[in-house]
Amino acid sequence: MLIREIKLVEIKMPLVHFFETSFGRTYERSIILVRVTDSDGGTGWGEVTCGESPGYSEEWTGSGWATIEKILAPLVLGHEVDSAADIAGLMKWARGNRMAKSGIETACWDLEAKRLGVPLWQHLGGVNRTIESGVSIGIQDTIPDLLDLIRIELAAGYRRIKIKISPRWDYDVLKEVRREFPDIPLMADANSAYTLADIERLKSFDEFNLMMLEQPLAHDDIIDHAKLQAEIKTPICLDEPIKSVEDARKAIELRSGRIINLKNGRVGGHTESKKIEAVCRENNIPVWCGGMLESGIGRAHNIAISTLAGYTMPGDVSASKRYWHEDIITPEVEVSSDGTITAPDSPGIGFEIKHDLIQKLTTRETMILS
Ligand code: OSB
Ligand code: MG
Repeated sequence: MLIREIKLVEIKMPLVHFFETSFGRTYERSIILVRVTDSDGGTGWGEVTCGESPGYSEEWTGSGWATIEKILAPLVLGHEVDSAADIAGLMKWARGNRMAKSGIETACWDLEAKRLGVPLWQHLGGVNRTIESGVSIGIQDTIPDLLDLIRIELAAGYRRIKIKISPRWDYDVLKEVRREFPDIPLMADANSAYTLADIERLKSFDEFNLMMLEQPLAHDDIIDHAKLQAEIKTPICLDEPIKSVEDARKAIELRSGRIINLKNGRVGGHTESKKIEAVCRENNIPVWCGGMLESGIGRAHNIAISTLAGYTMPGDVSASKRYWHEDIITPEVEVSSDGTITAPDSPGIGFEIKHDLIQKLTTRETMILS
């Protein structure tokens, strides 16, 4: 594989419904799309999954754009490798910036699968063409608003409900949700809003029989999480601090949590996701695919990687229409009434790109050549 050209496109799309986490509220997304072209003119598409500001991780739209343009593209362009699995190696010299790397890396996987004429999910080694879908519901203005949203998602068939929590939106909210829906598969994600000083409060969530408590403590911590896990019954799911297979290995060894939310962007792409999936499978740690409010392109990559054997719990990959008035792929991502998504059977990501729509939404673009 020899990449000759990398095109970056930034698009702006309003969310159907605002999304609020413990670190802030988003109404509109700015998304960097990556198109790679090889020496024979084959193309592949990826998405940089960073947010508009460095609230979830250090990366954000401005850093992603600059890092690809100035640092990562020159490391990849014109450098021949055997396969897409080796693209991450070309960028290894640059530290961090994994979401930016993942934009390029996943695009190369799409390109390679298209070249081979196989669906990306198969090319990645997927085994379950149909995956289980859950939803992530942000912090709302009122508890009745949240209960209404949960009712809608359950009626749509989703297999589990995740709600975002923060110290101002936690115990009483969970209590009301459990009163209304005593038996649903329910979990909570704190996005690092607590410290060990809050241990009594975190312990009190045990009464809600949550499937898991996602990332209660610091975004870069796996030590305090191990202390917390020893004190609470609810399984801890790690998100933010797991950026590589080495991080996963250490967290498993320390017993920092019992489940991992695996995100392509956070770990640098499909190749690292595959490594983490394998280590987790060997150690009986379930993984599930997280989301970053992706457009259809990132969503398609999430569906493909979710078909690997270790992805044994419903993920945050849900229907396009929950996020977008019109998605940039066709068909849009749809979830069946039994709460599943079936990976497409056509080559690569398996969805068509709506080029005209992307053009209308574009706020800047650039072409980087070798
Ligand atoms: O912590 O999983 C998270 C969205 C943005 C940043 C972080 C997270 C999330 C989500 C949304 O939970 C998942 C989705 O629906 O895409
Ligand atoms: Mg999370």
